[in-house]
Amino acid sequence: PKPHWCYDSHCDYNPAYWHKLPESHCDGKSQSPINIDTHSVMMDDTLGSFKFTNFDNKDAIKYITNTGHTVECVLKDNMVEVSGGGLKHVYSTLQFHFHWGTEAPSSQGSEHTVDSHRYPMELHIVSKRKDLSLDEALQEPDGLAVLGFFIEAKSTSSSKSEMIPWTKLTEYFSAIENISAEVEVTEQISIDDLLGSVNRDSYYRYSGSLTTPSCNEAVVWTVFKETVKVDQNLMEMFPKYTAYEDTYRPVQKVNDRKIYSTSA
Ligand code: SG4
Ligand code: ZN
Repeated sequence: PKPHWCYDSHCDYNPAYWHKLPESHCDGKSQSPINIDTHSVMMDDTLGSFKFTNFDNKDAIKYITNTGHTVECVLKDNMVEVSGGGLKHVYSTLQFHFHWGTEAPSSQGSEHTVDSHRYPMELHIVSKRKDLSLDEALQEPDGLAVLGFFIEAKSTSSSKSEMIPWTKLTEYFSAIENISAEVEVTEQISIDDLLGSVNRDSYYRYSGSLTTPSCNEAVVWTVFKETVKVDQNLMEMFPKYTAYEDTYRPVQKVNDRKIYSTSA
């Protein structure tokens, strides 16, 4: 059986011991997440706009699952794509998932931090190089592209149309209270709807890893500067219906890596 890993002290393999897991890269020199020190980032004019293919498709989510570590929304094969944005390849989007604290939205649960500020939640949209299998991609430094968006609670009450996609998504959570449960998605929900009006041209870029075991150093990271705003009642659904623990890895050493930023 595979050894269990977790985020806090309730299991043998918490983040301080992830490097002892089989096939682990978790003690590498290019690990994620990191703290982004905004005063030491390097402006890079070549970091332009992304091309998001089928982010507006309302039938792209195949099912939602409780992995025991996160809520993951798995997309239909070869439908959604990401390119541009300084990426050197076309990437096929596989899934998106979330990281949160024990009491989102009031607690802090993002993986990346900015000038040591930790946001309530973080959304990760995971894409794989189209020309490689997942196994191959995990062996390449740019095999995966993950888009990270911080999520914050809306301060004012949300307009109905902005709430609807997140309401639809979180309504599925009651069907996945058990670990490894899956629920097919029939509601119309697009990634564009979930992201709303967030600015996608303003972001940080660095080379890193998966933030969970086996921590493969295969990820081109994009962390967007502007936060996605979600109604706080809906953010509360995340810790309620899945693991009652923080679901973020502590920040890792930057070492000799450079963190780039769009000029905007
Ligand atoms: C989550 O645990 C996902 O469920 C994993 O997806 C994902 O691993 C892992 O996070 C790491 O991704 O963006 N946080 S992260 O670095 O995408 C992969 C699956 O296991 C390989 C399918
Ligand atoms: Zn993640």
